[in-house]
Amino acid sequence: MTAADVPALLRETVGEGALITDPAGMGSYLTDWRNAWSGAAAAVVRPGSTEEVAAVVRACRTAGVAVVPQGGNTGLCGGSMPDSSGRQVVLSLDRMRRIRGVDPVDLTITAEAGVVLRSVQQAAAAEGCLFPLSLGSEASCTIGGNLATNAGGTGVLRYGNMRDLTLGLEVVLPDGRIWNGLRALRKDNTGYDLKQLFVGAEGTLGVITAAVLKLFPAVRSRATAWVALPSPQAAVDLIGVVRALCGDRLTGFEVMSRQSVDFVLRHQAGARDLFADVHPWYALVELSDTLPDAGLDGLLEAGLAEAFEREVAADAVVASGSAQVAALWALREGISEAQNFEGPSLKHDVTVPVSSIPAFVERTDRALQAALPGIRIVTYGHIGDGNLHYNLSKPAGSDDAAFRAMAGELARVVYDSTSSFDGSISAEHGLGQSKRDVIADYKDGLELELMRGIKRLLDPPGLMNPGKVLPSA
Ligand code: FAD
Ligand code: 2HG
Ligand code: ZN
Repeated sequence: MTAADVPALLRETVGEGALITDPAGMGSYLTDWRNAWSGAAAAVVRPGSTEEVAAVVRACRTAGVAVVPQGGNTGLCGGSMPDSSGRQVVLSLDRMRRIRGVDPVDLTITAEAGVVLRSVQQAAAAEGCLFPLSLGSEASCTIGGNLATNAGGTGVLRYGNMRDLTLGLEVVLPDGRIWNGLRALRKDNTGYDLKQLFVGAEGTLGVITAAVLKLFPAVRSRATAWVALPSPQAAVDLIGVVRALCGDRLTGFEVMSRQSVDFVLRHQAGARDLFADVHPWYALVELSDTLPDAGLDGLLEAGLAEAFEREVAADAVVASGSAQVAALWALREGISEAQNFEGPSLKHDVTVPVSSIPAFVERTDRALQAALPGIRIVTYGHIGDGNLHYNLSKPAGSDDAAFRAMAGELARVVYDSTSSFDGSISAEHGLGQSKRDVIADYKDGLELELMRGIKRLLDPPGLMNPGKVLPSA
């Protein structure tokens, strides 16, 4: 079968209406919002039901055509992009947007894979519940993509990542069989936990078509502070101070270097600095509670008073009102976009144990400055989970191409340092295309062998999202 035969095959399978083959129509499926990734495809197919997904996967398998599942296309490592051959098929879940049910008694929501994360949050809220996954891309990313990447975000500290939020899955396997694992059970010890194989597999083991997810009681009060810090050690100490006082009410703890905040102040309309002085680090601290009057402002102020006393915090503002809360979160969530205005962003999404963060930052920054003097280090992230986005921008005024040419070398600097602290080179974004080869140097050989065995078992011809996650042979 040649690439030219694929549209006819898919037309026969799901009909003309579910198919895009013209270059203009396929455009937004074949590049990402940053123009960091692009590819070509024989067709984009948009099935409207699980049965149609299965029919497409079966037809492609029979014809020997590779399938690339795609959700909101917000991923940051090229996982949802086809290669440049023009022979692969992009299978978009963007017509599978049905919320099949919300159950406030079982505290579950059942949603199809193409439902946008924000719609799930809203459907939960309409029933007095909370779906706690929260990402900067939540207006575009989908539940299928969140599951396939085991997304993290800003609520992990209290509620866990997508893996922790998943009770059941429906998956079309690479041979086209439908596995209905849509169970809503909190306890099920009947052997291997198969759903977890598909969470974080980045579409390499099958197409997720629906999921049963956990809900929580709605949050009814919040307190949010922006805190200036002298150092990463102060950030770690501040977590300890606030947690000791507030326990599980600490639901968000994000940290940002001054360089990160500078980019937002420069490029985000309306962004403004909170303090007269410039500080090297900042934290965004959020408490929340299910009670409407939980006295959170008072608790947060008490925590901050202790932090000042111990010289952990240099300055702080507790947000008054929802507009200021939104402004603080915009400062944090705006970093990813703001960095794009400063030339190529080299992204490294790493975790180390929280206690190692101060030494890790010190060692990594020193090694990066030695590798490229003047490099702008844009470090920020979910420090409560030990997860830092160790992103890099070129030295001011220098050449884009020369900086891009150093991407591999600079990634090694960050990853070697991460590895020396027993960390992981992908905390939340996954491996996709960008880290599939480099992972071979940072992951145990036996683990990679087991992963390859699972891939062979489920997808012997290797047609489900090839060229992603697993290192090339
Ligand atoms: P896509 O980008 O379409 O796909 C991602 C991967 O999942 C690909 O490998 C694809 O093949 C696979 N896939 C998609 N749908 C399916 C399916 N139904 N079945 C099987 N495989 C599938 N990520 C975080 O974890 N935490 C963050 O805080 C965070 N913040 C972000 C902020 C911004 C501004 C941006 C742009 C991205 C951010 N991300 C974050 C990354 C990204 O949004 C998440 O990885 C998200 O979960 C991807 O969802 P998506 O629907 O866009 O998936
Ligand atoms: C975040 O935490 C996201 O803002 C995106 O994970 C990080 O753009 C990035 O590198
Ligand atoms: Zn993140």
